Amino acid sequence: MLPGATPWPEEYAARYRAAGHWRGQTFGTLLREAAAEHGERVAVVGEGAAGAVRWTYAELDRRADRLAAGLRALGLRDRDRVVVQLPNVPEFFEVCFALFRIGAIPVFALPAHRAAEIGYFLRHAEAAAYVIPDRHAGFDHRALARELKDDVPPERVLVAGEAEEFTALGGLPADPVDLPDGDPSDVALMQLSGGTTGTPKLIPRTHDDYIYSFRASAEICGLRPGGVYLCALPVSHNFPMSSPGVFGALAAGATSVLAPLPSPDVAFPLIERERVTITGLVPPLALVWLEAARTTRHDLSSLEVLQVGGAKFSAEAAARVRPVLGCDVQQVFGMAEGLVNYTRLDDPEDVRVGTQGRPISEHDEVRVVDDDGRDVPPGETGHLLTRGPYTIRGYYRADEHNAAAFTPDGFYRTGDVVRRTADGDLVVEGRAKDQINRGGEKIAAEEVENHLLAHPAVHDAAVVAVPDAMLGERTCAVVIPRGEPPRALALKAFLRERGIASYKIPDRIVFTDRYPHTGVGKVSKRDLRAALADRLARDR
Ligand code: J2J
Repeated sequence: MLPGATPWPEEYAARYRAAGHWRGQTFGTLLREAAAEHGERVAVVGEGAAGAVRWTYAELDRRADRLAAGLRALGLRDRDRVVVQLPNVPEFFEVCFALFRIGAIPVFALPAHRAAEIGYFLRHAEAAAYVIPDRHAGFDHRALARELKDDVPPERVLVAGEAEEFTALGGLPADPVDLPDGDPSDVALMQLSGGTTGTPKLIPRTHDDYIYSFRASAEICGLRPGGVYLCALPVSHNFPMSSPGVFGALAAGATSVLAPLPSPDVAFPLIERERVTITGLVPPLALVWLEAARTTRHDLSSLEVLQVGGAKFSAEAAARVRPVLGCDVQQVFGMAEGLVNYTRLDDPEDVRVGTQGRPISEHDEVRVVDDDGRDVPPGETGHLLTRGPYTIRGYYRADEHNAAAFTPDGFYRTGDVVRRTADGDLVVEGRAKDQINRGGEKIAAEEVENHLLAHPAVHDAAVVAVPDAMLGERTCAVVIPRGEPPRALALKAFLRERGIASYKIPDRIVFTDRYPHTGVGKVSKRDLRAALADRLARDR
């Protein structure tokens, strides 16, 4: 196992292998076998740096081999970490599988991340390279790479598109080389944690565990050859990547269609043109789609399943999916650390609409416990703990944090507050972690607070969620100024200059002279949220 990652204890690994969940297959082999079986089927549809792309499985397999040779020639090796920050472009697949083939480990950043986050990933993972688009959504990623030149040299910045002084993905030597297959029980990739602390955590996922999670997900979702998955969310999120997502589609011999944007004006024409059968959205987008579908002139009749997850989808909205879109709704309650719950397509209506489903695997162990760690009976609310064949046993290089985030016997403390029904379905009731879920984007309060504290006019800062009709939650920073309060706009500009993703910039900043405290002298975020709700209601 890669140093810094935590293996499963051998007895569990043996159990998952015996059950046939861990198949001893690497990503490299997965694509090879898919190409052998589905060679002429279309694997990927999207807009690449050089125009529209429709790659068959055989073509993707060949491209991965060529790029793998190029990456080797550049000096990349087995177990090198590589920060991959690509939007929904076909090159994403080429890059991932080329890295898998040489045994290098992609660390998936979001297109929205900026210098503070990317710099941290590059340093924490001691990355050997950084992969970017030239421009995306009006932003020049090469300028960002230039800012990070102390963390990654220009020749190790790989660009999909116009490379300028960096290395063009398309310009690497392409004579295929013989590459040994890697170890399926080792780390294949790293996902990002939504996080609750000052620094984001990296989630090492192995070939065995990740492949199991998306194969089993594809089965649960009825994805098969001929099926078409629309990747509307940013592909590097765990949900569209693996639940079942683009990797699940690949394992099933289906087609992945990459939407550059998730809005109906972009996604609906793609659904019509490509006869999309399944897609996954976060709740705010699902609401926008439901609205737009009422008046659209596009034919959405190919859609069989609309998955909604990442944040709680209300029962009322879920009940509108079939009448409006004419397809099944599937709720997905997952996490990049592992555990994914789905409502099943043949569940009764009240389960599909009113719960967040149940785990993928009979080997997923789920506990719902009270504040003292004692199991509570079905129907009662408690903290969700989980352990299983695709839930990590530790974050990457984070011993201290791991001691708190996992129980001594290896259960991951999800920070979610749930209730389990008598039938074993989970209902998400809330959250005990210090995180804001802004329409599916997770924001660690402490991370934003630390950035605010760096401002000379900020004495103290507390970031909390405030309810929002559209996004579910928005962020509000409550700041105790040092002296004259700075302008909220100036503080936002300050955060932007520090290089954090714009979704983390507080939607509101308000000032106060003190915080409510808990009995033990910590800031009581619960009281703060309540006080804010009153204050914001009065402001209206
Ligand atoms: C309420 N809260 C939810 C839901 C996630 C599939 C789907 C989602 C994610 C994801 C994922 C929720 N209702 N339906 O990785 O593979 C909140 C919980 C959870 C956290 C994880 C996947 N679905 N959540 O959202 O790592 O608080 O993964 O612990 O981004 O999102 O966030 P993330």
